[in-house]
Amino acid sequence: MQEELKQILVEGLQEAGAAATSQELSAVRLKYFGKKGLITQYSRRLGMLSPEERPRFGKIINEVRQELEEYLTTREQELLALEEQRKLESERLDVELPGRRPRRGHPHPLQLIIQEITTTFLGMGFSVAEGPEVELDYYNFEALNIPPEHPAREMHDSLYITDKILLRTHTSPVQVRTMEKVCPQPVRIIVPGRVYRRDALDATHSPIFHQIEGLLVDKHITFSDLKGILTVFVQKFFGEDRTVRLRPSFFPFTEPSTEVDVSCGCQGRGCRICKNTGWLEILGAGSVHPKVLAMANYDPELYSGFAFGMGVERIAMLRYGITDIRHFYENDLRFLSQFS
Ligand code: FA5
Repeated sequence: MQEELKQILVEGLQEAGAAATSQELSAVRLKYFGKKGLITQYSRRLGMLSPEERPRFGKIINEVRQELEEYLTTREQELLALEEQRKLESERLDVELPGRRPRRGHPHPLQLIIQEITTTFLGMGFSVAEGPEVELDYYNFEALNIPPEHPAREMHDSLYITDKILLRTHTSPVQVRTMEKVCPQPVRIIVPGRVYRRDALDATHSPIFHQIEGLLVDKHITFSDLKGILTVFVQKFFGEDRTVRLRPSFFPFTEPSTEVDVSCGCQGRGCRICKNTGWLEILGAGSVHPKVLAMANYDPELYSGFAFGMGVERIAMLRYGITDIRHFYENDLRFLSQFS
C-alpha cells in the first residue's frame, strides 16, 4: 500500500506538472481528490485497517495528500499568472498604430460641372432659380407656346402623372414661373436641375438627366447680347481659343431660335470627338418669343430677352472625353474617384 501511494504521488506530480492550463489542472485535482479520487479512496480504506496499522498509513496518506496538494496550489498560481499575462498581451492597445482614416467623399462629376457653369454665370450677374421637378402641363408646355399637337406632349415622349401633371421634360418651365414672380423687374437667372424624358438609356441618352437653363429679360436686349454672353461662357469653360457658331433652329418658345456650337479642341483639323466636323453642339437658345413674354405679363413691345438650355451630361462628356453617359449613373468608384 505504501508503494502504491508513492507511485500515485509520482504520477500526480507529473500530471500536475504537465497540465498546460488551469482547466487541465482542475481535472488533475479531481482525479486525485474528487469524491471518487485516487487519494480519497485510500483515505476511505483507512477504516478497514487494524488499529495498529492505521496511524502509520494515516501518516503516509497525509504526507502524500499534503505534498500533492501543495504542488497543485503552486502550479495553479503559476498557470493563472501565465493565463493573465497572455490575456493582457492579446488585449494590448498599441497607441502608435496608425488610425484608419474615414474615406472622404467628393462632389459627383455632374455636380462639379453644374458648380463651374453656375459660378461663371454668377460672375456675369445671373442668379440661381429653381422650380419643381413634378410640373404642371401648363408651365412645361402651354406657357412656353408649345401647341397641343407638339410631339413632346405625347405620352410616349413624356412621363405623365395625371393628364395635367408630368415630370418636367426641360428646365424651361422655370422661365415663366420666375417671370410671373418678378414682373415687371428685369430677369437674369440660370436654372440648374434634373429633367425627365421617356428616352431609352443608351450611350448618349438617359431618361433622367440634367439641364442648365438661362434667361435674361430686360429692355433693349438683342440677339448679339446672347452671342456675347455665350462666347464669354464658352471661353471660360472650354478655353480662350474657342469660338461660338450659331445655326438656325426651332423652339416654340424662342424666335428666332438657334443651335449653338463650340469649336472643337482639334482646331478644325477634325477628330473623333467632333466626328471630323470641327464643331461640337452644346446648347439650344434664342430670343424669348413675344407670346411667352406676354404669357408672363411682360409687354413684348417694351421688353425683350434671350434664353438658352444646355444638357449637363453632354457638356461633361465633352469636357472630360467620356464616351458613355451611363458612367455617370453607375456609382463605380473607379470612375468617380477620378474626379476627386
Ligand atoms: C430643350 O430642352 C430646350 N428647353 C432648350 C432651350 C432652352 C432652347 C431655352 C431654347 C431656349 P432639347 O430638347 O434640345 O432642348 O434639349 C437640350 C439638351 O438636353 C440637348 O442639347 C442635350 O444636350 C440634352 N438632352 C436631351 N435629351 C437628353 C437625354 N435623353 N439624355 C441626356 N441629355 C439629353
